[in-house]
Amino acid sequence: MKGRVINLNGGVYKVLLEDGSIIDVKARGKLRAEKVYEANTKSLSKKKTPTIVKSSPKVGDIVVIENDMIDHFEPRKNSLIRPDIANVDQIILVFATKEPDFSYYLLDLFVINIVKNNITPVIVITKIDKLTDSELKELKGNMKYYEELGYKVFYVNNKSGEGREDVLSCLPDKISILSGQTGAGKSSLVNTLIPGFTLRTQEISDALGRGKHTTREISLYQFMGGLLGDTPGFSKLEAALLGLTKDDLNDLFIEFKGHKCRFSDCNHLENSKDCGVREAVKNGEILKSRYESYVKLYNELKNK
Ligand SMILES: Nc1nc2c(ncn2[C@@H]2O[C@H](COP(=O)(O)OP(=O)(O)O)[C@@H](O)[C@H]2O)c(=O)[nH]1
Ligand SMILES: [Mg+2]
Ligand SMILES: [Zn+2]
Repeated sequence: MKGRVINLNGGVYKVLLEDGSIIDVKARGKLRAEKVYEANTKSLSKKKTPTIVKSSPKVGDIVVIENDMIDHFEPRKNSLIRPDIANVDQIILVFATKEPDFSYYLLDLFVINIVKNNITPVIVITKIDKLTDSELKELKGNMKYYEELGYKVFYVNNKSGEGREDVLSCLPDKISILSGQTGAGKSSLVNTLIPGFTLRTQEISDALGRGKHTTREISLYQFMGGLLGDTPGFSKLEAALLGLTKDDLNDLFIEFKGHKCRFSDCNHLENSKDCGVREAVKNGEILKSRYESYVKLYNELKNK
């Protein structure tokens, strides 16, 4: 029997089987103990140090079940650490306009982390009702830059449902995972997309005597022929923790390759000579905040 892990909680895996039924199973002991080299992350750094990961299956994995236990899982198409998930088609980055404050730096950090894993990000800006018309216009102006990089950007008001159809348009038949800071509006967005959803999860929480429902673990929900995943989110994200190195940055800021520098190993910092990237920042071809994110990350990573 084969299926996909849609939830993992206290060693119990919820597996969606090919026939559409869902079962609870555990993994065989050897799966939890072993450590393996993961080969599928695109190594962008010059040093090819494979990441060592626990070989236990995680949410998103295709697992093979024998004698009511997970025997093994199939090779992964991709694998992320934050959120800890395998085989995703797209990560939907949920960013609020306010509460928590919108941060271009955090957005860039999330985006390059996803790009590093060969996944295309979708950006959803929530809480658009908290901005004035002119503030929203300015934000949209800046976000055009990300659209030109090839990333979809949508705007949502979870209170009114505005923008729902736009987000729905990218979901059919895909495995989509919501990611972003705590409080950004991920769970609210699930409820916007799947009306009545919170009600259902709250009913389950009530039945289990858990009080107000909070997202504690990753869960995938069947929706529009694909799967939609809510994640707990996190308040802080360290670049080094994501396995980024300063040598990765030049490739991950994908627009940099369109600009020629005098030296091939140019780091594009303040003192670099004939730097095409800095030139492009000056003439507005590269978004200033993107460049600032690059510099901040470079300086953070250079001592690692
Ligand atoms: N005004 C407004 N509030 C929102 C919106 N989306 C979410 N919120 C509120 O923001 C808070 C955090 O939302 P939640 O979905 O729990 O965030 P999560 O931690 O990312 O899952 C809640 O109080 C929501 O009611 C929105 O579009 N507009
Ligand atoms: Mg949540
Ligand atoms: Zn340069």
